[in-house]
Amino acid sequence: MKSKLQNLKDEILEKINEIKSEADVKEIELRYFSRKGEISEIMHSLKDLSLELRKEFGVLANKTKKELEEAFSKVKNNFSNDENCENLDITLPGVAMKRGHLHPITIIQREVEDLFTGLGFSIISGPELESDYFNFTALNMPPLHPARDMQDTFYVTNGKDDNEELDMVMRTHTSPVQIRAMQKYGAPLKAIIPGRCFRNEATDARHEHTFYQFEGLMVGENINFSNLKNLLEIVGIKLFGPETKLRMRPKFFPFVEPGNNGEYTCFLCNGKGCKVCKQTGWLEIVGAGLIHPNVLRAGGIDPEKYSGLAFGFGLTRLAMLKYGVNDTRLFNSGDLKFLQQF
Ligand code: FA5
Repeated sequence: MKSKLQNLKDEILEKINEIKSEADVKEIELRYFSRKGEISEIMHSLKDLSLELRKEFGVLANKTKKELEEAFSKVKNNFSNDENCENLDITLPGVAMKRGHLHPITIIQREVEDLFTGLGFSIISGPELESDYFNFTALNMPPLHPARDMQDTFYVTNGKDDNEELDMVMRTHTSPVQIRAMQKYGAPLKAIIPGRCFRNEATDARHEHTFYQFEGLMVGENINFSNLKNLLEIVGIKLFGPETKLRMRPKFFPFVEPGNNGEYTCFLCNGKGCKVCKQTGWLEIVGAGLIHPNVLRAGGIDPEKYSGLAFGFGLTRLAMLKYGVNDTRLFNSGDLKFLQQF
């Protein structure tokens, strides 16, 4: 009995050492470790021994069985960790894939684009690194014009040691694309230009160095101030609801004449006065006016024949108002706690 047990032990250990695949594991399990396997057979045969022998061999048989099971399970586990092994529990709960979503600025930009394409406007774009000429000069702000000071500008150097300035700037507004669009498409023209702008701001809750605007322009025969007012009224109603009213107050922009600031009744308090509108009931949201004849000329359009209107919304500010965001810097922060709310 003792030698039978030892022979079986040697045989099984040898087989365990030779295991190379999951199929080998299964074969050994069936032949030696299953209910009708050779180990069980030996254990059963103990009952045929005398009481004394049973005591002696029983202990030895149990010890051998335990050692063999441990040796086998070690190797078996190695095989179940193998990535080729199909040891897959399909009843475990899955890991849900998180879906991304649009940035709030993109959401509002698309809303605005839908609105204006519905009114027959095209959507165009222009470069973010812009020439000084398009950003300022062509917009009736020649070099040294004091109105340039209204927009703190990132001028771009040529990157060499002499630090000589190229005549390039990170565009401070989307208005330079007015000129590019007029030069490219001529009149009549109806377009909006959403895009990113840059100013050398001391940033605060309402000012960022990088923000979004959208420009609108309409050039044709007999375009007048009523067209501008009507268009801005429609935009206000669409963006802030049917009760929204518009008021226009004079403001100087060198590229429009007359120029004005468009203000809407505060959609939070319906014009009664609240924290957001600083108790005035009005929100200043858009710069606008009739395109200055010099600007039409720079765009290659005859101001004797055509006139035009233009307006510029702060898209980032629109998003702030629409979603009740109290700090504009959150939009560029990449903070998921903020972004996941939209
Ligand atoms: C302009 O940029 C003019 N180009 C707008 C214009 C277009 C007027 C066509 C007339 C005709 P202004 O500097 O006011 O104007 O900027 C327009 C809007 O951009 C502001 O009302 C504000 O909403 C937004 N804006 C300006 N600077 C910042 C900034 N640093 N951070 C966030 N938003 C800003």
